[in-house]
Amino acid sequence: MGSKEVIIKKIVLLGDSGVGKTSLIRRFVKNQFDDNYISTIGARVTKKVVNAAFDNKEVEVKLMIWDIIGSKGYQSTQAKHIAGSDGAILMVDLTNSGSLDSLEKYWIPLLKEVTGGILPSMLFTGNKKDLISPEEEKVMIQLFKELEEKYCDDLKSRVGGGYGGSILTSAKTGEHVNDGFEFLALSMLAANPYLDPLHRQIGVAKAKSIYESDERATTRSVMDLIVIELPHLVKSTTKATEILEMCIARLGFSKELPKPKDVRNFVDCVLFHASKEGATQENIEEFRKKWLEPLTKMG
Ligand SMILES: Nc1nc2c(ncn2[C@@H]2O[C@H](COP(=O)(O)OP(=O)(O)OP(=O)(O)O)[C@@H](O)[C@H]2O)c(=O)[nH]1
Ligand SMILES: [Mg+2]
Repeated sequence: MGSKEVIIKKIVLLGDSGVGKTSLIRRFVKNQFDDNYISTIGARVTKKVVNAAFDNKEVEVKLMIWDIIGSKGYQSTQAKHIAGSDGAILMVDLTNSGSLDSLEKYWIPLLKEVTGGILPSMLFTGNKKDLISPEEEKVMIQLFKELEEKYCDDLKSRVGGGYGGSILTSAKTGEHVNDGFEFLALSMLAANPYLDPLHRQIGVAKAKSIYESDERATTRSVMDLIVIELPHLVKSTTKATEILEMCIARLGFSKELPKPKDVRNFVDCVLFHASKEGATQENIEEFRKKWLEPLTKMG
């Protein structure tokens, strides 16, 4: 009787705002669902262990599940959190065709850029299955098969059958939610020997270059700068995410298309809470200057 092998894997959920990333994780980890929508800003990490049988061995896969901001245009923040992922759930809202288009227009190119071209294990996930008809389901299954062929074929041929793949889920009813995570866990075990051992370092370096090369020419990319830098100021990612979510909720503006005055109010709100968390006055002023400076060119 050998002891179980324990493997830690980082996975990230990617997909447009509102597709159900946070809901899918909540269903999987806590077996709960909430109709209320609180948009994620920043990142949250949840852990859950999945048992898998692979290569005639029982394996305990500790999943570190990263739930990140879904709004397009927050590349610095997204790239930072994607870096080092062993697997990605690429998620679509089955009732929103725009979210399907986004996979190839935005999420897959970003994932590719961060991973230096070597894609990690991927699971295409169509969520909100409870809201579509069986006919619509058939169409979606076909579209996902095409994506699998296009993006997972290379990996499939290297690791054999069952790799890559897609699934239709409902975070609301729980249908196929566990199956999805278990399937991705198995894919990662199969792909493990093929992943560049340097992929974490590559990811971190790529993410850093995306962050450094952004000229912060739009209000959204200034928001992106605040989201990525606040954890340094308050010295905690969790605290930073709480502050960001609180300020967005309080000010009630769209993080997709903020006006310069929205961003200024956001800076005030965020820094007020950072000071309550013990950030020094000197650091607060330094970040205020850095965050407001790109806005001066926008009127
Ligand atoms: N009917 C139905 N509604 C769902 C399902 N999954 C999520 N929702 C709802 O869709 C809305 C958005 O869900 P979230 O999980 O917050 O979406 P998200 O992808 O995390 O969004 P961002 O954080 O903005 O990127 C919420 O109102 C959820 O209750 C589902 O499977 N079925
Ligand atoms: Mg979310």
